[in-house]
Amino acid sequence: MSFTIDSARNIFPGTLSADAVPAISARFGQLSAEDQLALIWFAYLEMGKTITIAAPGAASMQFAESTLAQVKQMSYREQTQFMCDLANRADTPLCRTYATWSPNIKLGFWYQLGQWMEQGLVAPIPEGYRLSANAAAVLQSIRNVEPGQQITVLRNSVVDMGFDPAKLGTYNRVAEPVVAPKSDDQRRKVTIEGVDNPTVLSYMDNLNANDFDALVQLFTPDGAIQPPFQRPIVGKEAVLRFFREECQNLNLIPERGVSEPAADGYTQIKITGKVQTPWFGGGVGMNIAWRFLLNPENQIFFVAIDLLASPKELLNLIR
Ligand code: ECH
Ligand code: GLY
Ligand code: GLY
Ligand code: GLY
Repeated sequence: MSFTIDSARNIFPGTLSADAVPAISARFGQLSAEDQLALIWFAYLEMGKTITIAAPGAASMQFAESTLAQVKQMSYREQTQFMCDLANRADTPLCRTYATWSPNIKLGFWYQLGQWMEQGLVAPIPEGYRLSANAAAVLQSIRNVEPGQQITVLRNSVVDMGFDPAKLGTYNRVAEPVVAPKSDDQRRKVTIEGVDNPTVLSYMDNLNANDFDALVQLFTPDGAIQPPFQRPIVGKEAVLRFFREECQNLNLIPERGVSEPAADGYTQIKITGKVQTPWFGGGVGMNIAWRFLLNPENQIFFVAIDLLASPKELLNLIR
């Protein structure tokens, strides 16, 4: 067989993804911890004027509760130190705990700290804090990208904080409980202009229904999924774990696509459309491409999800 995961990653090379996101994340990572925290605070306040973030559900907050209680007990000086430790990815017990959490638990944790900062229960960013020139430039770059890219930068910065999970050894991953799949009467079927491939349609419908067991059955045993700005996640077990930990309650709104034969009886399909995250609901539509490579049995060998550079890319379906 000629396709490998590495070669599959290159299908539809004309797809323009939002390079601004990793570029901004890299510059952000060079800033001091104080600047990082203040920058996110300012960005978060500004974005809050136009987009509303949903409070995390109780189910995702319970796992962070004891850590939150500890932070609440600390003095302002200790709280500031702790938040800087997170930004510095320091090796402390609390930064190790943070490292075991799924992205949603990390986001929910910071959502609560943000509320407490506003209320004065957690050390605020010092009044009149002046960003360095570099930090001010990074903040300006964030202002210049579309909301879907802004929230991706924010999410990446939160996910990257804390001790490096790769250095933890074996540990218990902490994630929200998995919700039950939607019942038949709550399911909806997508239609995609130009694409009627049943595997691709089932992919969209099962993900929208949180039916991760049915979803993973669409993949080959060695199949892979590549989320935006990440390495591929390979093999059914890892793919299922990713769906359960990071893909609940997404809203996929595919719009159009193309389907073409590829080598060895494979089929490549590119779809463009929008995705909404439960954190922002209909308030933020991210411009997305899905690049599928299906084997001759119509199973998913590879799918990449790309955050697109601009809305114009929604119409770019050429190779
Ligand atoms: C404060 C100041 C101090 C420092 C910090 C603070 C708090 C910050 C907070 C930030 C919250 C940010 C949030 C961001 C959420 C972003 C969500 C995104 C979701 C994207 C999902 C996509 C899904 C795509 C997929 C598709 C598939 O087909 C397969 C699966 C998958 C202010 C206190 C830190 C509170 C909540 C960007 C694109 C379509 C790949 C998942
Ligand atoms: N957090 C690095 C990235 O943008 O993928
Ligand atoms: N509030 C959105 C979530 O918990 O995913
Ligand atoms: N990019 C993955 C997510 O929200 O969940």
